[in-house]
Amino acid sequence: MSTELMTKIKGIKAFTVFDSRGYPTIEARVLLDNGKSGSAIVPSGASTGKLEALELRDGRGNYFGGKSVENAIHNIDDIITPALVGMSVTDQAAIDTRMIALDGTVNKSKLGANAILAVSMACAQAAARDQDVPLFRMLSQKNHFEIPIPEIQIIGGGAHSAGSIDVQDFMIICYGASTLMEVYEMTFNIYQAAGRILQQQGRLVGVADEGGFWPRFNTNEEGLQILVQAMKNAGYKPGEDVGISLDLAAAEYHRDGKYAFNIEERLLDPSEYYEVIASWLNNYPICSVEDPFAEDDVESWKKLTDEFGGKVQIIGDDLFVTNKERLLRGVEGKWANSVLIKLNQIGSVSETLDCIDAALEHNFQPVVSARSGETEDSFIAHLAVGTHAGQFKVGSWTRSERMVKWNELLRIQEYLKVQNLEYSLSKFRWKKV
Ligand code: 2PG
Ligand code: MG
Repeated sequence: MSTELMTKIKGIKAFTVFDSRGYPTIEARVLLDNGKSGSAIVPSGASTGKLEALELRDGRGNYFGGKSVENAIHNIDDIITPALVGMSVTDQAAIDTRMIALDGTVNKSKLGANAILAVSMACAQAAARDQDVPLFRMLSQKNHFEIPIPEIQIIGGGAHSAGSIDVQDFMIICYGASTLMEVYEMTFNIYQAAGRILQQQGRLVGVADEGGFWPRFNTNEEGLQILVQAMKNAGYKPGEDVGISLDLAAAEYHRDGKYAFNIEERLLDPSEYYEVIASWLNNYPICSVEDPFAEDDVESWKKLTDEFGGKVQIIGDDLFVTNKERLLRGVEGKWANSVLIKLNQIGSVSETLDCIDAALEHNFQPVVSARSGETEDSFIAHLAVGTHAGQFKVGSWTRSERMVKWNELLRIQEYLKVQNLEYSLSKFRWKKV
């Protein structure tokens, strides 16, 4: 296409909005020379990996607790916008490469990954608007789509509930369902059942950051027992209709080479801790486990993958930080068999797409994920469908910043129906029977 026919970026507006924790974040709107536009909001994590791209916060005294993002917004206004105006909006790779070069650091610490990502995502949305298609359709021209199978949180712990329990996420994967609506129905029933058990036993404090129940437990294993009971009370067979998925976010309780189960007042060395995780995998219907070890404890990762990788999904989140190079090291070294995908860990749409492609190419399962600090933006639902990733993790079955993503999958499904495009619910590979 000649450059005269390409739709060009005319301007970018960026401003502060607030995420689900009430913390400042960035919304960017990209304006095109044909009058169309696209916008996006960046999320924010709490249990962040050491190797994530840098989220630029002002740290200005008590102003919004030091969390304001005005410097990142100035970087969009003063540095990014002048460099992108006039570029073709459909050339996402060129746009992202330009911003990465302007930043010039390995972890986007000069301009801020939040500044770069807000613009990168807004450009993708603007390009989809330009072509009059939903974002997922712009990302893929295939004629058969997979609706990603959801991983949904029932109990929230770790950094998302002030350490009330050490394990961060107790989730479910409804692999016995054959449609998205069936997954949602099962989730509704199990979430309600878990709430009733916790309430009856006087162990319900409230809801954690991602809307899962904030419990009062004496041991981490109680979370597994409650989930199994909730599945049964809701009328499902644990391990047959539905499995347990854990995100341990273990780096949060890894200190000086040991693992501290704080609520149990136990300090475990890596081999003792490994045995705890292995016994859970052997004794409960666990089909997926994320960040079971800290990112620098690679030996334990390898051992678990070797022992359980054939029957359990083992996801690297803090381990890989959506970084293709790191993922390829993990593929080579057999550190895991799956990778969590979070746009803001790496800081641009193109690099995220590269990481998903590398995972698919090497038979690693990509799991597109939200952050604990989320917003009304549902970009990631389109990312999950458009890349044919196959799995989607957004938090619990409550709170609008979570439901907006689950609902967006339904909207995408409606679009597919109207367009007569084929689709099916993605199959979960590690169904445990
Ligand atoms: C994770 C995410 C989402 P955070 O660890 O996978 O649950 O949490 O955004 O706080 O890193
Ligand atoms: Mg995680």
